Amino acid sequence: MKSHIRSLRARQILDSRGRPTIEVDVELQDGSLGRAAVPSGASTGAAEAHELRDGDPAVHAGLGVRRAVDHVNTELARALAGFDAADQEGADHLLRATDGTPDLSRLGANAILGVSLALCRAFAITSGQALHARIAELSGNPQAMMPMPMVNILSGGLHASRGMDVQDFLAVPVAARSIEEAIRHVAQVRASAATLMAQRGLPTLLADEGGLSPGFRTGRKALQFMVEAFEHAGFRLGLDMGIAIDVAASTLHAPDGRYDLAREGRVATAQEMIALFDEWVRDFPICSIEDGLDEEAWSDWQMLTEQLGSRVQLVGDDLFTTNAARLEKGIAARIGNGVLVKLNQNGTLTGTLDVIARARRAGYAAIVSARSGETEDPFIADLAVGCATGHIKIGSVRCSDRLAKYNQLLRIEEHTGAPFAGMSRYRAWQGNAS
Ligand code: 2PG
Ligand code: MG
Repeated sequence: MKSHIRSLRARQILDSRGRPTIEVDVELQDGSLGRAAVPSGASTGAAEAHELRDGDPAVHAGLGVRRAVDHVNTELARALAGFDAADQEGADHLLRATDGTPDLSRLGANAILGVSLALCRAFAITSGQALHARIAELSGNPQAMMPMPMVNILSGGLHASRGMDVQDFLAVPVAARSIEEAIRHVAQVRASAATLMAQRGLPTLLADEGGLSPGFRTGRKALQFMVEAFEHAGFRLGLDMGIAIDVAASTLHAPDGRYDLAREGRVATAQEMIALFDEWVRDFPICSIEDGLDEEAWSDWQMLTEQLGSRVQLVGDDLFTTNAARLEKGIAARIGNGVLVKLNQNGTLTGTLDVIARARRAGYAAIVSARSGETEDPFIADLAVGCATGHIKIGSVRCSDRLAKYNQLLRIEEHTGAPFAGMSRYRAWQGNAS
């Protein structure tokens, strides 16, 4: 049968930070070749599927992935030999079963995800489908939709040597009517941000996701700068541009349970963090807050959601780690109203589609996201469109690892004419200017 697997082959390549990662080729009997590369995070959640690294300090400072590569080329190649790529779910189950651990730590979630994604691509090719169409078919989604991007402008945290306490300040082009217009608008904001930095003698060098890292002392200063960049680019606050933030609060969490805002020079309790967000939401057009609190602070998250959940989208990244059980726990306890979706936190494509489906059933937003360490693989662009999540987070509009995804969205919009989500999938967006 033409869609049965002929061979698996993996190799070690380098990601956007120059660190090793894994790329996998899946070849089918008819010669169709699916290739996929796996990204890697810096501010990782403790409950993520396990990224297998070699740990040999003499090679790539221990970050090599030769063992994961070997696992694809030997054990996984044997397990999947002759398997029909039409059965993505069966293949993903087999991959998990072959590993045998809940967090995929024996063979490596990086090895397993590489195979899962390459297999999906190979079947899309043999069946003459675009990748997003194949993903739509797998997720049972009838209507493709172009996602609204949230685009990194300023970086701090682990993506910029802790130059600011909050990890990401992102622009959301709320008035855009197409992905083309959305990308064009945020590119103007990004250019304005660089111009303003240069005028002030601040650095314009790139952080890990292509954003700027001015090292502002407080979150408020960074938010004020976002407003200036919007205005410099000719956009109206809140009406044309909104702000999303990713606090990545687990990276600020001190052993005593408080949050160490080191750059600002103070330590805050969970209540004080919530009060800070409350102020920011009142004073700025903030439409989304990600990881506002620590990944294990479930009851504090409940408080955060009670206080702000009706006014702003509250997204769990490290909190939920694209894990069905953690998301269900959050849904049951009314924690957050959105989930960040990262394929490599989960480990397989259909496992990730399951998390997106659960979010949809519960009325949670699902934001398909890149990692801070990326490759030229644009898979997540097709994932966001195929699942019609209406949301995507890729990084800044700089660096080809990021642009590979934005440019793929432009191509998909051109080819399909799929409708643009705009702000329709934002939880709790009022659409008002502050
Ligand atoms: C995040 C991501 C992407 P990382 O925290 O949302 O910005 O970062 O890949 O380092 O976890
Ligand atoms: Mg995050």
